[in-house]
Amino acid sequence: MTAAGDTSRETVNGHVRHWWKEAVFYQVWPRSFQDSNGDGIGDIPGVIARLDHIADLGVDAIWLSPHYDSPNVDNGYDVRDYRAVGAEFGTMADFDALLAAVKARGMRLIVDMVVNHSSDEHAWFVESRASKESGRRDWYVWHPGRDGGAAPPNDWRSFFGGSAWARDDATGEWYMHLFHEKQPDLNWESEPARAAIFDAMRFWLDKGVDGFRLDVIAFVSKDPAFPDYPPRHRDAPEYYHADGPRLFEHLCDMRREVYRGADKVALGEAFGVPLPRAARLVAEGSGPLDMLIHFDAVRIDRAGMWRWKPVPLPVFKRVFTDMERLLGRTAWRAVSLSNHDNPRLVSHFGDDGPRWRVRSACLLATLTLTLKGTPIVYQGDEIGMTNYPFATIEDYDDVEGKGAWSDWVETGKVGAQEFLENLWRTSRDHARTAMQWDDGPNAGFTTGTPWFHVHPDHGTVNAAAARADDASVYHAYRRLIALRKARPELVYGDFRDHLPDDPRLFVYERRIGADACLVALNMSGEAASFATPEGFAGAALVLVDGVSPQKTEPLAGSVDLEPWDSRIWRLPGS
Ligand code: TEU
Ligand code: CA
Repeated sequence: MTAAGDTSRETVNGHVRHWWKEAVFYQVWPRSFQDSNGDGIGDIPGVIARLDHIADLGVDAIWLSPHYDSPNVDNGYDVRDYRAVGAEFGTMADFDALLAAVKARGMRLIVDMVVNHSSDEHAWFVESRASKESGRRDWYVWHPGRDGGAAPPNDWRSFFGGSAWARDDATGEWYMHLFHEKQPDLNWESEPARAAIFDAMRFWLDKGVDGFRLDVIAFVSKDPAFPDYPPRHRDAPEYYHADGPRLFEHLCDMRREVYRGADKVALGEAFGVPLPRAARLVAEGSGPLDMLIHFDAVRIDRAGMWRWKPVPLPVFKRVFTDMERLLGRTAWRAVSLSNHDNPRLVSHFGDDGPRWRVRSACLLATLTLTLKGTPIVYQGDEIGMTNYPFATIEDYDDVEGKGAWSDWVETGKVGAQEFLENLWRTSRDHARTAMQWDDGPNAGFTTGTPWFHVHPDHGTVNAAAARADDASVYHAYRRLIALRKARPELVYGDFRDHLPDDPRLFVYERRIGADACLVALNMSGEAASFATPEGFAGAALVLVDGVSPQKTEPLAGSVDLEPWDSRIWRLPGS
């Protein structure tokens, strides 16, 4: 527990100050960021070569998605060796050089820890599956089957399709895998297994990384009775799996054993943790984690894993009011509206057509950087990259989409057309196309054959063009990050929604006492207006669509916003 026992820390607006609360994070998904050796796969030297693109935005920390040795059934989230760099990404010397280069630019680096499960090719699992007598048998979750061993032990389902259990021929027992069958779940009930996991984590902290993003960390505690799903969880099993009996205890163990009091960050991925349950996990001073990546907003338009549903704006906005109410000043949160598991930010919450792409991406930059919580910017969103025009199931790569295809289409539960229309809106693959650096071949990502698609729009949507254009999405991010650093209320200030029921506008304030910013976003393709909220008359306009305004008349009367317009005003304060 980071701040436990440390009463010397300064507070701002009731929040204990920490570097990770004030930081802006940038997520690198290395496979698609930059290839350096022409094999078509992004790698660590490629990340090093592009660090200035990240540093120039003004971000403080990088979250690097898995860079470990892996057979890559889930693009690195199936780790074969926690202490080795994947050969396609480079060497340990490359990693050390990356860490040094990040620090040399005054930034920090956190790595992704995938310790709910490993790869089935991890030496621990190879040993575990060898026989029932193996010394590491109980490092994974083994169970005899039902019906004389022929059927899985219970009805748990894999998020990647089918049962969460696979029968192993060597012993006839079943092992559990909440994700792919090549991703067996580690058994956190085994103390030696936990110790080995903690040891692997310490290896990276000892190298000098500044913390971890903890993959599906809420799933690590399993009910030892292995019951079938309670009926209320059958349609959303993530809420069941994230509610294990020893979750809090295991995470406190991890915090103590791995972090040993260092102010390094524990950013937990909280798939399946509803907001009311999140507070305890991240409570200041007593929670084992520092902040969570919440799914409430980013998955709000899902009806199940792959099905999309439209959501009215007031429902989306309510998430942030709920966060303020439930997490308040005694806990912290991350702002995560896009990552490698979700559609592109501008395609998801904005309008990625030619008319409004730039403006709505600037609005989403404004939202990301002015909501309460630590913002995480996903690679490519800072230049307004868009969803890829996938057409057939073969165009996709992701195990999740393919698993859903076999569960739903191949069984005849849903037609291919209906499935594909929904998958296009929800697929994780949109975020995994190559980063678009320039308008040249393969968008400057590789000189070889890229492992995955390069978006055809890279002639206009690319980093070189964005950096050269002062009105681009990239420069909006840069100015918003600078504004956030200059205004403590944008970090620690209370959040209050002024128009919770408005179907088009999101108008909120961030406030510490008399210091306040008012943010107004028109999240629609139609003009809209609102009346100056009480107390904000005379506030000064600081940014319009991420650009410093030409004229700065004080705020008064009725305010008209064009489609996808975003504005920030500031009260001078006391
Ligand atoms: O994802 C967690 C997760 O459960 C979802 O984001 C994921 O898309 C899921 O299948 C529900 O739709 C993390 C990683 O971010 C993701 O890339 C991995 O595939 C997954 O864990 C397993 O490690
Ligand atoms: Ca490469």
